[in-house]
Amino acid sequence: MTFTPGTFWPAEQAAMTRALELAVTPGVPLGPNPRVGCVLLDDTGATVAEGYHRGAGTAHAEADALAHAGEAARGTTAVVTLEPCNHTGRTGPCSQALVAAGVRRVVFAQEDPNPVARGGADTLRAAGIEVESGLLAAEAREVNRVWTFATDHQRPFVTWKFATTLDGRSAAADGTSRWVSGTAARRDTHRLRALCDVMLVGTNTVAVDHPRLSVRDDDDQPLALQPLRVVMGERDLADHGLDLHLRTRDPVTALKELFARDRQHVFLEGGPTLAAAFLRAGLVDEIVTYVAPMLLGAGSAAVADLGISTIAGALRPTVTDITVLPGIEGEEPNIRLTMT
Ligand code: AOF
Ligand code: ZN
Repeated sequence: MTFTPGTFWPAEQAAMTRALELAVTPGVPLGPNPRVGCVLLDDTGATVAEGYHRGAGTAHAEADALAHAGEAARGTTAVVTLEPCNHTGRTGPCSQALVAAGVRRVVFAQEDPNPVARGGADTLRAAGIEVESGLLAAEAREVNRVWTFATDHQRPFVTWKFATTLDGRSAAADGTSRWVSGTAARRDTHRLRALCDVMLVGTNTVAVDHPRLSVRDDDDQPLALQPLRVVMGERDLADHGLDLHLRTRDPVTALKELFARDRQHVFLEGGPTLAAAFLRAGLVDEIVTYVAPMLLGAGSAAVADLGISTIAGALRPTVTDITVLPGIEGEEPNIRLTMT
């Protein structure tokens, strides 16, 4: 049978769906590397071997599948969720491993945005291997949404989270801000924090609230793998109790420093000054807001002056989700708005 370039066999489409499932196998630790799956098919479309990546420093998905297949890899089609890498990093280049194993054809979903690793498709083609790309590419990018963003932009993705009363206050006039949102919202926040690798606050928040920023599960137990707890700002802090103090007020500098430390997702929980600095710099990528049915009439807003004086100048994020969080133990419900 002759093959038309740019098209995919039905068995390859099914294998890519399976490879995406493999990519998100539970139990892989959160880390700097993308989640990747790979399926090797013989020329009847039957699966010869499967593989997936288990976190930074372990075999890439392609290498894992090749190891399972052994000699049977010869003549197969490798279906991979990400373009095979072309570099020697923590492990060797998958492009060359695929060539050495005698793979005949490679179908991948997402092109590798990583400037250090990309180029695998060219290496494979130069070795005479048939290469097709783009199959379920949007789905593959979604699996590694944050990694793709951070790699494309060479900086971490920023989620800004705040709680607010009906009248837009995040703290009362005396500065108290605990329990604006209810138990359900606080639990939800811990779940979201656990998906990030940095929690970031400003020096003001540390001086006033002394937050622990520990991430707890639904039973109020601390998680084994905690995000890096970071405070930023030029003010000196004795004994802040967090993991890192970035001595800068500039969001660009802070994000650069965090990216250099292999961090990809910042959960911004700072006060109004820090939030305003990130918004002014255009460095908020996602907003999560909990609205509580409460009125204060005084107190500080979630964000400081943005330099906007007329309604036409308002920032208008796009709402991607609205969820009602039912009240727990007699509390009133809260609303969670997610925006980009
Ligand atoms: C993975 N797993 O299955 C594939 C990856 O940290 P390194 O040196 O192992 O290389 C990571 C880069 O390799 C990653 O950013 C991506 O560009 C490429 N492909 N990475 O962790 C995999 N296929
Ligand atoms: Zn690789």
